[in-house]
Amino acid sequence: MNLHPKLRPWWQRLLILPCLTLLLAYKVLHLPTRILPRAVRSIVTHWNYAMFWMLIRSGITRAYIDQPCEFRMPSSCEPQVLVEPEHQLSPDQIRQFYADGFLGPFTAFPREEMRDFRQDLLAIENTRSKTYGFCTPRDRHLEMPRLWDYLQHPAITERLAQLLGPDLLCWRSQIFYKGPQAPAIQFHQASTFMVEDYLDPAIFPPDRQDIFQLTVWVAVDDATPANGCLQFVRGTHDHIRTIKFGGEEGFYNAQFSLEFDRDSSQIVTLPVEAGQFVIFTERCIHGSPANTTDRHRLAFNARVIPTNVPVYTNKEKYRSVYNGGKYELQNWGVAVLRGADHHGLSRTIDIAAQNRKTAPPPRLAA
Ligand SMILES: O=C(O)CCC(=O)C(=O)O
Repeated sequence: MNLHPKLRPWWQRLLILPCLTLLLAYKVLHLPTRILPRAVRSIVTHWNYAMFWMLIRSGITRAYIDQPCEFRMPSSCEPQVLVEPEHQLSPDQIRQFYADGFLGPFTAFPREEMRDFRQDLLAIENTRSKTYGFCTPRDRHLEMPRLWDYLQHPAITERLAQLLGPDLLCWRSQIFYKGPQAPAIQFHQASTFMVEDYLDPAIFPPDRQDIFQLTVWVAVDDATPANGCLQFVRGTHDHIRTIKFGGEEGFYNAQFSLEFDRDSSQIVTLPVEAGQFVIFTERCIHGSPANTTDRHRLAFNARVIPTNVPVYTNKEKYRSVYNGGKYELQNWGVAVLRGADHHGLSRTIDIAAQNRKTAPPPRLAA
């Protein structure tokens, strides 16, 4: 069963409606889920009442974009760890992050370094990922030591730690090859990444009201309004919005538009120079306009969580409707980005050890 948000013909919606009502009743009555087929079990387990109700009362034309949650403002704006002064966030910056949902840009790398790295990224754009066996910009940090080194830069990790705590994992990365004349990435938001197949979340935070994940987004090229820099809608991490199926807008393979107040005074267009980065919560509505230039706009990101957040939970495959299908997880793992993982809740990869194994043998001096 594929219930992923898309506008279906009326007769299909008419058929799905009683099924959904039945599943809702099943959930309300706490009937055993073990006997259900996998997809149905996922729905009964992971959708909350609000998700069911939104679909049912809209006649399957609207849904929450992800598992609903409301942001609870932390009681303190003090950093969660002490770091070297050069990477310190002031309480005002932390307060600003909690109010806006994003922070930056900050500088991590020299522009020349990024100009050189650009060549490496372009060289792998159309190559198969060693992790997944098909061409994808996702999780290349698991096979690209240079990318992993950049993500571990203290300018990044020390700032993330002040917002998330000392022990951090990277569970996903993505390279954004925004090609010449590439279309916009429409405004979107995510919470536990259930948005990807609408059956299973990717991450399982103990409390969805916390900031349980941050994205760090690093510009390899200058990102400008002309080539599609990031845009944020200030303060919209307060809650998860609904989407309307169908319509003109598209998000990778899906067609929907996010329902939010498009009050332009809250939309922040954020140019970022090559080598700079931005930190944001994926719950803050964000996107990027079209690239109107004839040159790629390259960037990479990482999704970072504290070690008490499990990822994928022993799954062998993970489905993402947007990015074209199934990701086999045998070669995937979370990687410790900072501190130590005392929880051990997810499959883990020691990237440094893996890179040592696959590095070419040192050349002997003649
Ligand atoms: O790079 C972009 O244009 C979009 C980035 C994005 O949506 C993300 O990092 O979550």
